[in-house]
Amino acid sequence: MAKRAVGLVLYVLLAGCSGSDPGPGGNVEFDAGSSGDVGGSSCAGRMCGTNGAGGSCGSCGAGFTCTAAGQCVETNPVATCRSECGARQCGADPGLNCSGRFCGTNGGACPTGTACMLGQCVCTPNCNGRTCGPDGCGGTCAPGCGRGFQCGGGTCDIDPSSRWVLTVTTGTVATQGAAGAWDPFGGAPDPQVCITISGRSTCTPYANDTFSTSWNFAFPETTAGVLQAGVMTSYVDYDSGTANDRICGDYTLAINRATFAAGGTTVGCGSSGWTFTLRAQ
Ligand SMILES: [Ca+2]
Ligand SMILES: [Ca+2]
Repeated sequence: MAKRAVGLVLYVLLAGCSGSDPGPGGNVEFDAGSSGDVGGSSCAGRMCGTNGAGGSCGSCGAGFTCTAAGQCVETNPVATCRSECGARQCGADPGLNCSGRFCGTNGGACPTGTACMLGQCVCTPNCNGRTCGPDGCGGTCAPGCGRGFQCGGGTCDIDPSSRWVLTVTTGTVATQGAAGAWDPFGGAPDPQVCITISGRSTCTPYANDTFSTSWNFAFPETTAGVLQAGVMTSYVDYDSGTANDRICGDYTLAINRATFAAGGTTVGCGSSGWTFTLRAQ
């Protein structure tokens, strides 16, 4: 057997030198590490893989993989981040292979009070719980304060020095007073509202014989501070020649913020009352 094997190898070597086809099975030992044309195959331009005729064009080193085109390429190429932060101060790096990387010096974050917008840390308006006043970024919180109000701590309150006009608009009177009919022979009342502002009493005209009337009478302009402190009011049935009947007891009307904000309200007693509006000047 030994002689026969040696003879076969010699035959193959000689045949290879002559350029003739060694024939099937003749090149078994010849494959390892060979290159170039073998049996009509080609490794030209190929670094690895099959030679097309059952042979090999070589293998790739560790960390490399042979492609179908016979090229050794990195099995797990290390992606290199091509940063495109440029002038960006924050946020994700938009560059190629930069996933997980950020711009700026704070891991992509912006300082407190600012937010990242298009790579820039911009001021964030702070109007939480505020309806007026500075928003922290040079602007103003909405909706702001109406006429006669001033902003304090982010909320609108009455400006005590603002000037207002109180207008008594309409009134209603109960069908009967404490002593029955308002006037002799079952007569209807003659309603009138009087208000004392800063020591001076002013009255609406009286309405003749009616349980429901509309005066639309504007009282003298005064400050919010005076109205907040309270003004004495009187709601009467005007009686000629005798003392007026009180429709409601005289009382001090102190106007609060809610009423200023609402622009007026109705006051009174039982089913009798009068309505007024407030308008800042
Ligand atoms: Ca009367
Ligand atoms: Ca009367």
